Amino acid sequence: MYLPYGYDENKKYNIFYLMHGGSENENTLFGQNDTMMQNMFDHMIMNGEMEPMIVVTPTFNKTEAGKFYSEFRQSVVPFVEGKYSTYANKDTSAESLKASRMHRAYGGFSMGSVSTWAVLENCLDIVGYFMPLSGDHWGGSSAYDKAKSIANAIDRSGLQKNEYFIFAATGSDDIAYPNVNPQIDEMKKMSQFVYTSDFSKGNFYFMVAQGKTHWWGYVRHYVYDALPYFFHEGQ
Ligand code: FER
Repeated sequence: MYLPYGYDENKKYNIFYLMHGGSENENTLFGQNDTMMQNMFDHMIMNGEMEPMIVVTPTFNKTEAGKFYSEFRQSVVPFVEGKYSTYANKDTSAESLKASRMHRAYGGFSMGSVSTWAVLENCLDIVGYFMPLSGDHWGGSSAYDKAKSIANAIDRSGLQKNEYFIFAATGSDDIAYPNVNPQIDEMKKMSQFVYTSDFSKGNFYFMVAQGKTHWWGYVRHYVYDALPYFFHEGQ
């Protein structure tokens, strides 16, 4: 996990859970030459591009990417946020996590993106911002079904359109592009998703980086581009 420079127990921090891809692990994000995300976060905070925030890199390797949402809710969030100072105030009850959901984000790359769509479908009550990167939703066979399962979860949640935000991204030459793009096209047709890069006007964006392939060296740039848009809406 990443604690921002000068982390202060007496302050509250936004928190971003960022999941690795297949054949990777919880050390991938902070320990490889093509990641070293902690340096990027340090610079983003130093440059005022985002508020200091806590970043957690969990792993789905003890379960499956598409099922991690259960462990996320039951174990990971209570463990981390019972210990560190987030907007949950170290109270990890359902009510507290619900009340602080606009200060909690979840994203991931490739199979981590698969885990992200599943967290979106199953943990909308405790997460407000989502960053699926280079991976589609394994929650249906057709692009329509994938989009519809997410739309249905949003309907069940009873949330308003300014209470959940999705910033998806991939490269035009990414192997996941042919899977992600049709799902995004279907989502664009559904009323639950209001397409814009300005989250004060909508809740859903898809960034395509020209020529980029399925690699953290590119994907870390998507995180750099997306993260400053998070945590500005809501309470
Ligand atoms: C995708 C989602 C996940 C995808 C690939 C993956 C090619 C991951 C594959 C792996 O880790 O083996 O949409 O598109």
